[in-house]
Amino acid sequence: MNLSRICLAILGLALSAPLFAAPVTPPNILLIYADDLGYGDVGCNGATQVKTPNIDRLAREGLRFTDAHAPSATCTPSRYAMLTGEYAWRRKGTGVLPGDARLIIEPGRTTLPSLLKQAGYHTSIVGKWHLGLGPEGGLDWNREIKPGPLEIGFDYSYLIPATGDRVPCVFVENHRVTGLDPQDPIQVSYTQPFGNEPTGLRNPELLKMHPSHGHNQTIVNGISRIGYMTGGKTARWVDEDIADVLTRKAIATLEQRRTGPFFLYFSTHDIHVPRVPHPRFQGKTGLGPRGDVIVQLDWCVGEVLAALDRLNLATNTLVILTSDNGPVVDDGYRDQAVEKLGDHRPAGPWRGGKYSAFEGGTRVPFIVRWPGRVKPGTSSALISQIDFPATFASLARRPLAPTDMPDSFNVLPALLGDAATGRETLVEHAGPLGLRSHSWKYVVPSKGPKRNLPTNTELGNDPAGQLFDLAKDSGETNNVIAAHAEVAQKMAAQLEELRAKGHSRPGFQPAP
Ligand code: NG6
Ligand code: CA
Repeated sequence: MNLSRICLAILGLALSAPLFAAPVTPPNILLIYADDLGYGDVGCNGATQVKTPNIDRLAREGLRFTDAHAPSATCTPSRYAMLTGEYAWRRKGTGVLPGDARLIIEPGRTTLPSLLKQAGYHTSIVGKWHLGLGPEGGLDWNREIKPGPLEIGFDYSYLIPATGDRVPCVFVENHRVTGLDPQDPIQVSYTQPFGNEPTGLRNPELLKMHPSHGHNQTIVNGISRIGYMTGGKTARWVDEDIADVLTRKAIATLEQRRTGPFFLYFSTHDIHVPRVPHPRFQGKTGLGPRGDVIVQLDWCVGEVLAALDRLNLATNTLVILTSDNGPVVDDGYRDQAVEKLGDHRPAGPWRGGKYSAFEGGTRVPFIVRWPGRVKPGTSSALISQIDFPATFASLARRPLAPTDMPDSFNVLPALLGDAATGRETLVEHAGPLGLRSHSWKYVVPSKGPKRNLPTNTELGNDPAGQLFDLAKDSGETNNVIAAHAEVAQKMAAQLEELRAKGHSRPGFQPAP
């Protein structure tokens, strides 16, 4: 063959290659991680009472998953698992943390950001953290705040330390509280109130939003919180501005990263309590503040997508939008979420919600967009956010060390829409553990209450254990454990083996 023929052959091959082919450089990764956003809270998953045009646009331009999961039905364990690739239920101390907890991910350990950093990514987090900060034995919030995200693999951090409803109500940028006046030092306690600092319990007359359960300690910005703080008056956030502040920071981070791949973990405060939208979003839905903060979240998504377009980053950025756990209606403040719910179904077709072992606890909105590579559509592949470390490692072409990420699976073909299936099994975690395998779901016997009374959530406890065939009964209404005892026994044994072994990733080897 002469040279021109070879050239023609190569050209022919290139032309016949599919449009959605693997590009040569790994993409940027923008992970938009909403808080408590339910499967049914977004238009693309069926919501009609609240409009989410930007999230719907992402879904139109990307791949929408119908069986994607947060690792747990609450925040801290989900985020722990997502960043470490280890199921949180394997570790003590990974439940919902108070705002003065120490950092629960050991510095030096391979994490999602550290492995991307080693692969040449610039890594940043903007938003909710909730994995603890500082060493064992207490933190002085007026000094250097470490260890934290920068010690476990992030190059930049701008944090809500715990949650919007937990003190301290300040932002932490890298190692410092922002806007802090040294003459007015911050003190934080989860056991003792401070002097005359008003609390929701003693001074309800000062509140603009009242608690429905808990949340009656220090008052910040007219809202009482979990925990006590004093001082730091100039550093305290204004709830109405949190979405604006975080979105601005996220966009500034994008603007600074015009060269080299980046990983931005944009971890929104919305739609967690307290739900206090900026005035421009107040009353935008008939659902009260819970609906209005969904609209606010959608605005944040629109702003970062617009920034990607403006900066010419959209084509080479893999965007993922998902949530840390399922939805809850009354999560501790009297914000009319229950009264105004109407026929809006926050969990969509799934049973239960936040805190629940039913699918609503962990089956969350999940959209992947990577223009030119991920073909728009829907996928019913079973995947979990715990798979991000192994999957992104594969995307960045950096093999995992055998001793890292004990429970993270490489589901890249499913994530990119090249494969219709993802995992074969997945452990779901609320109170009791559940195991998914093909269309079966097994929930271990557990004696807890059927419902969490304050939040009115079905927790999914049943002393006899439960077995559902999701292919026939996606709403988990028909417990078939008696009729299929042998399936339940097999799955119970499988779950027990997985637990006892300490890891589940194929190829994982415990460190000697
Ligand atoms: C609960 C809080 C709830 C919320 C949750 C954590 C009370 C009564 N309830 O303990 O309001 O903060 O913890 O939510 O205090 S999460 O999304 O961060 O997991
Ligand atoms: Ca949450």
